[in-house]
Amino acid sequence: TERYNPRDAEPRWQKHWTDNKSFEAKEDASRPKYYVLEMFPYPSGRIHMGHVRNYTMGDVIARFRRALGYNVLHPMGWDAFGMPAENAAIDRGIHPKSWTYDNIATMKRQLQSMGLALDWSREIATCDPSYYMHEQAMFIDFMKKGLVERKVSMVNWDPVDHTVLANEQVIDGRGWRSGALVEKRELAQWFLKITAYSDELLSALNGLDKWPEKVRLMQKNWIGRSEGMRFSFALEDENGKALDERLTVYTTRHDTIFGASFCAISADHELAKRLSESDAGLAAFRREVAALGTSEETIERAEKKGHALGLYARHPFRPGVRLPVYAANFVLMGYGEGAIFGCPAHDQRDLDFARKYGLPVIPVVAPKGTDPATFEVGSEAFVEKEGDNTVLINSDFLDGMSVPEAKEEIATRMEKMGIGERKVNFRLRDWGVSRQRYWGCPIPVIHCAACGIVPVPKDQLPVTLPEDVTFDKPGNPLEHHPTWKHVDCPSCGKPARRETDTFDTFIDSSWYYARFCSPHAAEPVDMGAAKYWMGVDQYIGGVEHAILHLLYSRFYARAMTATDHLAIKEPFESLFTQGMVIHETFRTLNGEWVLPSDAVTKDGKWVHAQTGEPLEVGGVEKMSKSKKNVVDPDDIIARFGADTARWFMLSDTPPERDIEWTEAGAEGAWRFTQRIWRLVNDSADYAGGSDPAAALELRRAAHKALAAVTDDLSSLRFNRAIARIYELANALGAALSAGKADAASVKEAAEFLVLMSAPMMPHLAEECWQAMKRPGFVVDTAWPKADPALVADDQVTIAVQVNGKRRDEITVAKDMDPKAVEALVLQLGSVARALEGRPVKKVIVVPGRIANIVG
Ligand code: ANZ
Ligand code: ZN
Repeated sequence: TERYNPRDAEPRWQKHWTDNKSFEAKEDASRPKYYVLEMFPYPSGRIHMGHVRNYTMGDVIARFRRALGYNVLHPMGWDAFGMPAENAAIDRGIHPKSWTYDNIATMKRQLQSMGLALDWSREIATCDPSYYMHEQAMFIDFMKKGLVERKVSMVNWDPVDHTVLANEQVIDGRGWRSGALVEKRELAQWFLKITAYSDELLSALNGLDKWPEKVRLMQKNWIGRSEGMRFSFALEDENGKALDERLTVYTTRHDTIFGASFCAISADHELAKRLSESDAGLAAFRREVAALGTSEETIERAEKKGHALGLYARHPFRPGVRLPVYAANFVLMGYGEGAIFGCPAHDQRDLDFARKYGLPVIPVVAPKGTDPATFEVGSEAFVEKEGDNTVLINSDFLDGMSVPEAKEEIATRMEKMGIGERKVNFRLRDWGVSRQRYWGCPIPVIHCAACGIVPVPKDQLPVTLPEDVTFDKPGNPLEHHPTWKHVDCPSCGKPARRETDTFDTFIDSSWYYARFCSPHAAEPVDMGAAKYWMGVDQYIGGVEHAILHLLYSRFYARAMTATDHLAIKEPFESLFTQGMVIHETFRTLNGEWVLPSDAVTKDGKWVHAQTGEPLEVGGVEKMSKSKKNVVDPDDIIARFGADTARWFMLSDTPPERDIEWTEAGAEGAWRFTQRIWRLVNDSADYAGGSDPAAALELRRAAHKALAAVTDDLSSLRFNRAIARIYELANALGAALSAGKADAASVKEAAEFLVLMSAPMMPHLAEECWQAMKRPGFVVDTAWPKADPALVADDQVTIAVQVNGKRRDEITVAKDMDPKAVEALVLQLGSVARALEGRPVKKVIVVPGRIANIVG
C-alpha cells in the first residue's frame, strides 16, 4: 500500500464535513445534549501551539461525545476587542477593525486546517455590533436592576498610555505596557456590583465539584470572606483633650486588642485628607503613597511607612492608655474601614511598622504552656491562632482564653458598650468596567446637564463605534472625535454628551458562552435555546483565567438570570485547565536567543548551525517569541498534517501538565499515523487463520482497549487513551504476523483501532474507513460497545477474614483451587498479626468471595 498522505486527505475530509454540515448543532429535545467549549481566542495574529493543544482537547471531547450519541454543541468565536488592536493602530497606522478582522481570517483558516469539529455557523466576534448591541441592552437592564453603579474611585492611571489600569496591569508600580510610573487618580467610573453576589459566589463554589480544587481555592481566596468586628475608638489630641469624632476600624483579630500599640488610617481616608490641608508633611506623604498605585502586591512589598497625625485613640479596655494614630501606606482605603489598630506582636506589617517607629510590641497570644513573662516576639510576628495550641496572655480579663473565646468575649463586651459590632467582610471589590479606550463596546449612556445619566433607549441600540477615528493624540480617540459624543438627550432633547468610556473586554467574554446557544437571536439569548444547551458541560482553558474570567462569568450568569436573560446560576458545569506547551531554548554565550532549529551538536557540544558559535542550552520554557522557541503550527501541519500535531499534543503527558514539544515526539506521532494506515490495510487484506484461542485473545485485547479508552476519554485522560491505542496496535500487528486469528477478529480489532483514534486523528480515521470498505463515514458512526464478557478479568479480589473480621484482601485467578487460596492467605502477615499467635483451627474458602480463617 501507498503511504498515507495527509496533504491530500486532510483538505478532502474537511471539505466533506463542511459540505455535509456535519457539525452544525440543532436543538433536539429528544436527544441528550453536550456543550463543549474552549476559551475563545483573542485574534492576536496567528494561532500558537497552546491553541492547538487547547482546541484539540475540546475537539476530541466533541467528537467522542458525538459518537456516543450526544447532540453536541461545539462553537468558536473571537474575543475581538482589546488593546493590541489599538496599539497596532498607534504603532503601524492600521485601523483596529481591519487589523482584527485580518487576524480573524488568518486564524480561522489555521483552525480549519486543524480539522476541528466546530459549528462555524455560530461563529461570533465580540467586536461585531450584532454581538455588542446585546451587551449594551443587558447593561441597561442591569442598571434598572440596581446592578450598576457610577462612583468616584481611585484608579491606577498610566500617564503614558492615558488609561486606567487594572491592578494586574501594574507591575512593580509601573504600567505593564508603557513601563511608566503609575499614578493614583480619582475618576468617576462605571461599576458592576459583583459584590452583591459575594456570599453566593463563594458558597456556590462548593457545588462545583467538577472544577479543579485549586481553581476553587483561588476563587475562594479572591472573594476573601472574613469574619471580624467593626468598632470605634474615642479620639483625643496631643493634650488629652477629647475630640467629638471617633475612629472606626475593622479587625479580624479583636482578641489581640490588649496588644494594640497604634492605629493607622489609609492615606486616602477622609480624616487624612482633611488634616493634610493644614499639614504639609502629611500632604507630601499622601502624594508619596499615591505614587505606589493601587496594586495590593506592590503595597504589600513596599517598606511600611507612616506619618503621625498628632491624634491619639483611647484604648477601650486600658484606662489612660492612648495609641498614636498614623496615616500609613499599607492601609488600603477600599477594604474594611480604611483604618486599623496595629498589633505588632501578631501581624508582620504592624511589626515592621512598629520597629521603624519605636512602638511597643506586646505579645498577647502565646503557645500554650509558655511563661508570659519570658515570651517575646523578635523580627517575626507570632501569627498562630488556630487550634488549641495557643492561649491569651498579658490581656487582663482575657488571660488564659483561647483565641476564639477571646474574640467572643471582646465582641460581646464591645457590643454591650455600644462601640462596635460583628461584621463579615469580603475582599472582593465591585468590578470597574470603564476603559478610556476606543476598541471596546461603547457604554450606552448619555450625560445630560438637566436629566443626569440617561440610558440610551433600547430602540437606538447599538451605539456603534465610529470608524473615522485618529490615533495621533494620546488618550481616548472617542474623546477627540469631532461629532460622536455630541448627542441630544433622549429624555429632554437638549444637547448632551455621550459616554466615551468603553467596556472592559472581560464583559465581552463573560456571556459569550450563552450567546453561542442562539448566536443570531434578536434578543441577547433565546431562552428556549439556552434552556436546552446551558450550562457548558465541559469548559477548557488556561489556568491563567482561573480567577477573573471565570468569576466574572459566574457573576454574569447570575446577573443575566436576575434580568431574565438566562435561567441558570453556574455557566460551567465542569472545568478543565490544560498545561502549557514548552520547548527547549538555546542561546549564544552573549545571551542572544537562537532558534532551536539552528542548534546542532558537534563533537558532543551544541553549536550554531550557520556560524559555528558555541551555544548554551537554556531551560525548557513556555513558547515565546522573545526566546525564539516558538514552533508554528502551520509549519507542523504542512510537514506532518493536522492529525500528527493533534496526536502529539495529547500523547505521553497528562493534559493538565506542561507538555514539551520535541521534534522526535512529532516524528513518532507521524510514524504512528503511517503504522495505523498499514495495519488497517493489512487487516483488510488478511485471509484469516483458524485458531480460536488466538482469535479470542485478540478479541479480548480489542474489547479491553475499547473499554479502557472509553473510560479514559470520558475523564479526559487523553494520554492514557493513546497509550491503550498503541497497545492495541501492537496486539493487532502481532496477530497479523502470526496469522492464526480468524479474519473476523482481525477486522474487529482494526475497526476498533480506527474508531478509537478517530477523535484524535479524524482525517486518518475517515481514510482508513474507506480503505476498510466500511459503509458511511466515521463521523456518522456510533462509538462501539465493549462486550463485558470479553472485558471481564479472569482475576478476582477476595476478602480475607480472621474469625469473621475483615483483615485483608487478595487478588487471585478466578478459578484458583480453594486449597491454593488457603495456602496463600495463611502466608499473609495481616493474618498472622490478627491471629496473635493462636493456631489455625480451620480455613473456609468461598471461591470468588472470601477466605475466613478461624483461630
Ligand atoms: C488587628 C489585628 C491584629 C489584625 C493582628 C491582624 C492581626 P483579613 O483577614 O484579610 O480580612 N486590615 C483591616 N482593614 C485593613 C485595610 N483597609 N488595609 C490594610 N489592612 C487592613 O484581614 C483583616 C485584618 O487586616 C484586620 O485585622 C486588620 O488588622 C487588617 F494580630 O486588626 B487586624
Ligand atoms: Zn436631558
